Amino acid sequence: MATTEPTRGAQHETLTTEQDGEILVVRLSRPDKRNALNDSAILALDAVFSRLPPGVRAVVLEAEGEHFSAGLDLSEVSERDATEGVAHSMMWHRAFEKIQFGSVPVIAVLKGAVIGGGLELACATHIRVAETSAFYALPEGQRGIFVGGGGSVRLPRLIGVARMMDMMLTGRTYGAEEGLALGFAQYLVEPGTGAAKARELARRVAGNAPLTNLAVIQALPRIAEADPATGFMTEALMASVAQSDREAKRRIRDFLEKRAAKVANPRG
Ligand code: 1HE
Repeated sequence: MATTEPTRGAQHETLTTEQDGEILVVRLSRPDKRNALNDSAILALDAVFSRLPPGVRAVVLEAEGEHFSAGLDLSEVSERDATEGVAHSMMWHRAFEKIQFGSVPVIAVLKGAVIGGGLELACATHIRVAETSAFYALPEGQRGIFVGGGGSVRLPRLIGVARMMDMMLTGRTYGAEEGLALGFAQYLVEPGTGAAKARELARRVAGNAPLTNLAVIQALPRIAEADPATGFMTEALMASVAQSDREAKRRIRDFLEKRAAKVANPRG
């Protein structure tokens, strides 16, 4: 990563961005409302992820204050009719699709409340780092509503349909430790250290060949959901495209000529 000072980017009412070399930090910035997601926040996310600044190779999505996000801004729900409700949900889908199927990996820093639409947002990112304060809930049942930010598509793929049903029907919540074991997050860290961990991971991600990162976020989830025959063929095509890239040839030559790092054994 460049050693220059981070540059402040787009400043929306509900989120801010800051570029630090190849890493863009997107920060939900409505802590007094526990980062509840109103229309303005969703449109700002859509705008940021539609046009990442040139040179960005990974994004860190984090939040100001004690909580990642309390979910849908309930103060905006009241007067929507059924047609407007569908359009509203589809607006969330469009924004989160740009996060999940954008051009670069996105790493979220979870803490405190990761609730409802906040959990749906987290599920659209690729790597989730949870601080031990994080807790997960889907209080839609208590509020008389339903998930609308792609949660019923993405969350069962992480934790299973039965567990999501239980959360929605009974209001069951999970803490950070359980959440790690169940697949809500891939990393668990001490309070206050999530941002640093996410930046460390983002730097590692940014150091990969861009085409491999693109294949991981675009091809892998589609292959995983395809019928096996289609999956194998798509994998073969993707593997061939990736290895034909000049960047792959350079990296493999570096390894063979002893200029590249070996894979580290976790046991040292
Ligand atoms: C909000 C929201 C919100 C807080 N919409 N304003 N989400 C929920 O059902 C979660 C509702 N929130 C809570 O349960 C709690 O606020 C928290 C556990 C997240 C945090 O508690 P706490 O004690 O730190 O804060 P607080 O005092 O409850 O809230 C601080 C302020 O934020 C307060 O406003 P104030 O004007 O009185 O200061 C709250 O009203 C406000 N606030 N959460 C609006 N969610 C695409 S469909 C997705 C469907 C869903 O996401 S359903 C889940 C909705």
